Amino acid sequence: MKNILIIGAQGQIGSELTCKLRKKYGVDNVVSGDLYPPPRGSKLADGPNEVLDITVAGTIYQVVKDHKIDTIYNLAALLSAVAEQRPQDAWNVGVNGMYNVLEVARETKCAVFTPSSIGSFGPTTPMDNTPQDTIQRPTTIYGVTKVTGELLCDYYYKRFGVDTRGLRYPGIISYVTLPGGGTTDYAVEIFYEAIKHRKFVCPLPKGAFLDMMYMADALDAAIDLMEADPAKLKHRNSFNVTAMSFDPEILANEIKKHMPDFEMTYDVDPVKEAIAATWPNSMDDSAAREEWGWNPKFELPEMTADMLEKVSEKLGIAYK
Ligand code: NAD
Ligand code: AKB
Repeated sequence: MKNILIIGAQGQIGSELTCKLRKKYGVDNVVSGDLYPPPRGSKLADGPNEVLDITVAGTIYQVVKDHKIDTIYNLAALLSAVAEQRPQDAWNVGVNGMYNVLEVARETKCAVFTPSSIGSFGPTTPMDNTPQDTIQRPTTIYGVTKVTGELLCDYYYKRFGVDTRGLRYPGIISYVTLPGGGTTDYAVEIFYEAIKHRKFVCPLPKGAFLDMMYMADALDAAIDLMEADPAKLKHRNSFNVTAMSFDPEILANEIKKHMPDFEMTYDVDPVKEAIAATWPNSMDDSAAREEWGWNPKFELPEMTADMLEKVSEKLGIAYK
């Protein structure tokens, strides 16, 4: 039986991963942890939860001991755009927090899942079909924390035998919790604006191709990797995973298939534009497919149809 702690459980991914893991392993076996208690009445409040700060090692250790935790999902981070505004905090959470989790895992023999990102690549990385093993010289603080995290996790596996695993997620698209300040957030915001106002002002320029993935696939990827046969994993902490690649124009045209009067204009945010320009257009995820059977279910048409339906239901606004 697994006893799981999710750090950063109230975020875009954590809020859904916690519920999925509770369904799989039992509500009492999955503890949600974040800086604040979950809002009363929220799904996260239905199970065990702890207020904890990843930058304070002692609090993680205490929660792990109290709940006999054997697996930690470390989702705490400042996403790329926010991290550029608060680089010191981004380092503290992303790197010092990661180090704290690994030290606690070493002492208590926990397994650790940590997402890396397309943000771990940089302007000198090959942009198309970005290889699994390639140049990683990111120019954002977010990317610097992600590469450092990948390396630290590799080190703790090799040096201390900690069962560390991780994925390089692309932009994640979902309808439950809004994204927390990244460069790919536009691919979520566009659905809310389309349904509320039938138009969207896009902060990324035409031609800004980025990898993306629907939340259902992102959750499966994390769980499948953590359940994979360790003997088959050659790239433990840094699997490229992707499900689709598009630029804003392609996404807008897909939405127009369901909502012909939808209109998109551009007001480009120079910070996000500069970040996106250094990230891959599309990644090669063949290592994940070969080593643990990665196989996403949602491509652009399925994701778009489902997002329109779910966001419209959530907002109580019909879109057809
Ligand atoms: P998010 O910003 O939505 O959530 C992060 C959570 O971490 C928040 O609930 C926040 O309160 C919590 N947190 C921040 N500082 C903390 C601290 N000191 N101690 C404890 N908790 C703290 O992020 P997300 O989108 O859910 O991303 C989760 C992970 O996946 C991150 O590592 C992120 O870099 C990675 N990732 C996300 C995406 C994406 O598109 N969402 C893509 C690639 C990688
Ligand atoms: C961001 O845009 O910062 C994240 C990511 C791709 O890591 N969504």
